[in-house]
Amino acid sequence: MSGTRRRFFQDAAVLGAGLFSLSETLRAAEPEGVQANHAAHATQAAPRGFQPMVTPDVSDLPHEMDGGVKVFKLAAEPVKKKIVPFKTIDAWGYNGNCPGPTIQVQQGERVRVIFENRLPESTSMHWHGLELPIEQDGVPYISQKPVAPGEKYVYEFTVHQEGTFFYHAHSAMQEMMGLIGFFVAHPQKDYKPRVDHDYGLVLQEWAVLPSNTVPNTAAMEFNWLTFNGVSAPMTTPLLARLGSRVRLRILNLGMDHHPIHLHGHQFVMTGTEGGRAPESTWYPMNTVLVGVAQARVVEFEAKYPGAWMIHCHLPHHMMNSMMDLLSDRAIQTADQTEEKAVGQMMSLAKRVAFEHVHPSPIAPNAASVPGFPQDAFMEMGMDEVVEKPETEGLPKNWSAGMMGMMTMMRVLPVREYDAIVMKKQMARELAQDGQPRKS
Ligand SMILES: [Cu+2]
Repeated sequence: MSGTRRRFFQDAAVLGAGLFSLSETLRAAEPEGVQANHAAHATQAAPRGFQPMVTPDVSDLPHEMDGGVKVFKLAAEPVKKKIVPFKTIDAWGYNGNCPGPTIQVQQGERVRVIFENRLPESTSMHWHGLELPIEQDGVPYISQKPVAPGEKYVYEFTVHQEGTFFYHAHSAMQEMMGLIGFFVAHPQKDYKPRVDHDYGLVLQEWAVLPSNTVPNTAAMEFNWLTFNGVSAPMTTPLLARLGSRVRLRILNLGMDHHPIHLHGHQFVMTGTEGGRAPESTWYPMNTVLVGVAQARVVEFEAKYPGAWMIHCHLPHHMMNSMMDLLSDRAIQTADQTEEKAVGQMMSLAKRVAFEHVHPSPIAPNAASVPGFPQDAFMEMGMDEVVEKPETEGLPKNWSAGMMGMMTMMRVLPVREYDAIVMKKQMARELAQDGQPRKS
């Protein structure tokens, strides 16, 4: 972050309390999801009739109206994707990002997607879970001719369902290159009970061999795990006002099932990739298994203030790969002395240009204990590199324990919540006009 931007945020922090009434005004003027959302929503009025889902780190796909038809433009293309500050991969995605932008419609709407193939090979668009005419199903040779490189193809259908769906290429390797995105159909009548926050997470896994940037789509084991295209600590924390009700929609299109766990709160599963589930089926849980090609929707009351982890509980999905940072050197897990192991980490830290956080303490006799080290020496805090309004006020070195398929739900008292929302708003305006607007 530049000095100017840093000063801006510092000033904003001082002003935060005084501008409380401004944020109240903002909240009154916009539906909840919009004010908590990213730049895409600032340039486009919220669609009438529903409260949009927020996909952290992923923008919404804008649309135009053609009569009664909601028209979207979507292009499949190669994407350079930074998944953590020290790792950029060559994925494939849509409209410059991976996963692709979130499409949001309302049950009953007529939708047209003008699709363009900017990939070097043929592809097609499948609308996963939607009940539509066979010629819209996007399966090469069965329901349509493959869309050749450089060609366009127009899909058009009416969405009569409600629920959490997704779009993806209907080719196995292309799916594993990242060609996926949310397609959310909001109900005509609000779900009950109403939620204050609605968030979406796309789960993806990548096999990127050392010194490579292109995912190995033939691999059966994965070393990078992402929420919405980024690994922790680059995942943007989800914000919830203390006492609010939160919906979390999670979808998975990889090779593994992911048990997604929320700390400190119980939730109920209110829906699947097939739509809303009847309330009689809800029961308390805090870990939901999101199988391949499934969506799981959970809801909970954000009762307890704090920064609560949301993460896949598979142990190997709770860490980032450092293999490629080691380049041609083997990982030396047998390094048992702090001097040696830290020395290796320091050399990594220099390569990736951020301040290394010294690891947690170890026992004086650690090296004599069978099995040591396990998690010792693995921490790589990088608070400053991943700093954004949503990380404001987190404890120092918070990022050291954040790895892999992991993010957090920050349940904040109203004043802190509003101060961060206002900073996000100002950051958006700064990005758009170069200066925050005066109210
Ligand atoms: Cu997992």
